[in-house]
Amino acid sequence: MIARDWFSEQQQDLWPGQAFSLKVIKFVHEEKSKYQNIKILETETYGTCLVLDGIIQCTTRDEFSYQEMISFIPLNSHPNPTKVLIVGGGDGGVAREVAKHPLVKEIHQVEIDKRVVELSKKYLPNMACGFYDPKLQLTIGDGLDYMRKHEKEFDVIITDSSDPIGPARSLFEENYYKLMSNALRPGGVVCSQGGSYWLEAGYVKDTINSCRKHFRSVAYAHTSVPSYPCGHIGFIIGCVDFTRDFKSPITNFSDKELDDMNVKYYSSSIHSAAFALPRWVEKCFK
Ligand code: SPM
Repeated sequence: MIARDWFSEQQQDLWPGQAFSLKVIKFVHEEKSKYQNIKILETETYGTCLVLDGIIQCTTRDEFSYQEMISFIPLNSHPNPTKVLIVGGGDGGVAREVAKHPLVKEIHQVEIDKRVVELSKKYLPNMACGFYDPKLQLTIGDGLDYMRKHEKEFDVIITDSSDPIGPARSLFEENYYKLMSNALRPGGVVCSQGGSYWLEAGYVKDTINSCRKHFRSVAYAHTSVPSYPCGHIGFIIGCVDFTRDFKSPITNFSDKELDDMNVKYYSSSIHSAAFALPRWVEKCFK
């Protein structure tokens, strides 16, 4: 039984038989936007927490692990990632990380729910600072519609979505990978929130297979995020038309460069390590 000052994730279909919980100091805000239920919680040990439709999206304690990895793995897997598209990412944390990369000149972001952006600006300023970067142009709208109108434009597309229920479901389907392949310039790279093999190995494999239908090189990388179920989440990364060994970053930052960019989790060695998979997962994803 969960006491009233604890928040507990509820989605039984995605992680049956388990529910991650955080002790709450203050229920800061709750509303129903056009797309989803949005909660902001102040927690005892994970800082401020954004919850969409009952699922934790980020906490100020551990968000950098996710935001840095989903950004720097694809950016450093492309020789010259000048023009980047972010789909989703309404808290601004991915924009914050992408803006740090010295080769990135233009960032376009499309997020469906303007209330997530507005509330993040108010309650999650250390992530939402990404929205104020001069390289960024934000569009409030549907990622698939946006992609249909932008062919052969981007070097890197990052999809920072919630889970495949509610407004993000279509971002895990084959048609979305097809649209992304059309929106990329030659040599373009995608990286999408891909779920955890601990929770949903079969679903992850289906998404990898959808990516394989439209991309020449495909791989799965993973990171640890304590506030996500099983403390684990992965990314599906693909290069549209070249064979690419994603394990070896093309751009390698020195420790000084990483410190200067305030990068806390990502490094060249953790980039390579993120692609090492347990034997049972290697077999499952083949
Ligand atoms: N910018 C941070 C947004 C986070 N987007 C991903 C959230 C996923 C939450 N659920 C994880 C469960 C694993 N399938």
